[in-house]
Amino acid sequence: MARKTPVAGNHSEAPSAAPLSAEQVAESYRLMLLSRLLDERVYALNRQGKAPIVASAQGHEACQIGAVWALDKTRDLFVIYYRDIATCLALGYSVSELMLGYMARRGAPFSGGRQFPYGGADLKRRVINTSNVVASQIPHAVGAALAFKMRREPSVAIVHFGDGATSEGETHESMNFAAVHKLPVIFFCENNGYAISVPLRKQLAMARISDRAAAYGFPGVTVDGTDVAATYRAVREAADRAREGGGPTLIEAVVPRLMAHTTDDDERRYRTAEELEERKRRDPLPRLRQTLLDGGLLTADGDSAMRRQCIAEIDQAMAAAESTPYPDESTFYDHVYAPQAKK
Ligand SMILES: Cc1ncc(C[n+]2csc(CCOP(=O)(O)OP(=O)(O)O)c2C)c(N)n1
Repeated sequence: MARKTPVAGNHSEAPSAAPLSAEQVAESYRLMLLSRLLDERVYALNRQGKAPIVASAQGHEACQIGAVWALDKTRDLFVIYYRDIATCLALGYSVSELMLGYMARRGAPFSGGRQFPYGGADLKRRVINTSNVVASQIPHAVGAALAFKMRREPSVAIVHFGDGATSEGETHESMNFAAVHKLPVIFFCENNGYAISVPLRKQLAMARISDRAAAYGFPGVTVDGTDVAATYRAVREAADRAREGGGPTLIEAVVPRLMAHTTDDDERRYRTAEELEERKRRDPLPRLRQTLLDGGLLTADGDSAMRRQCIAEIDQAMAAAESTPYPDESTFYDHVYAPQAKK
């Protein structure tokens, strides 16, 4: 691992094509841990009736962080989906901001507390996810990429989605259109093997989701989505090509889904006990912790201190969200309909 100044989470300068530095790898562990602990806390809040619904990112964290770090927050567009918790942390959202979304409070970054957590748009920070309708975000990203190309802006749109989304018609129309017009867009599939209860083998007849790209005429790659650096490299390469006019890439990041689809789902009805046990071996968090411990980049005491710090941050965010009011009724139609002219 090359050692250099950490730039994690701060890509106002062009990101380096070099592999991640040791410091970045250590920072990715902190973000993964924070995402995991936040995820666990909001699951508990859901069971207490305080967070209406939670879609967990457990297992997806590494690929989400690697993808963000390969792009430029100041000029690229991040079209996320409901499972992108670590993506948002890597983009610089604070736990306090995200907690407002979980508890549907005023001031939540994407919808002001009126939508599913992570649903809505934060145009100032170039992050959008206008709907939870599966795959509906994909044509939005392609439209933005078309605008970048027409305006000759050196920006790239990345769009995140799950494996199930690749069966939707909108996905195919979007990929084909993006290919024909060589648009600067990265299709980023977080393949966790399930669309709620539907396993991958019932979504597609070929081995890999990335194989779909060949049908449109652009590159498709499969990466180990539990590896931050592998994902970073794949996204960085796709972004470089897109900025040079080389068009889209489909990246399939293979990850385990370590929790049920959402807090509303009971996965024991469709996954065997052996499978639920086996997936723990693919958890990116303990693996990265061990790598850092072995490499002398983390100590057991340092790990405990980091964990305490993350929990304190989450405690504080929770208390702040609980004392924040719900959105005002008068804002019910904000961002839904154009403002009415006064008669
Ligand atoms: C068009 C549409 N059909 C069905 C649903 C209900 N639904 C919500 S999430 C989901 C599964 C999506 O699975 P996948 O794309 O693999 O993403 P994952 O949630 O596994 O990350 C479904 C069917 C929906 N929101 N939109």
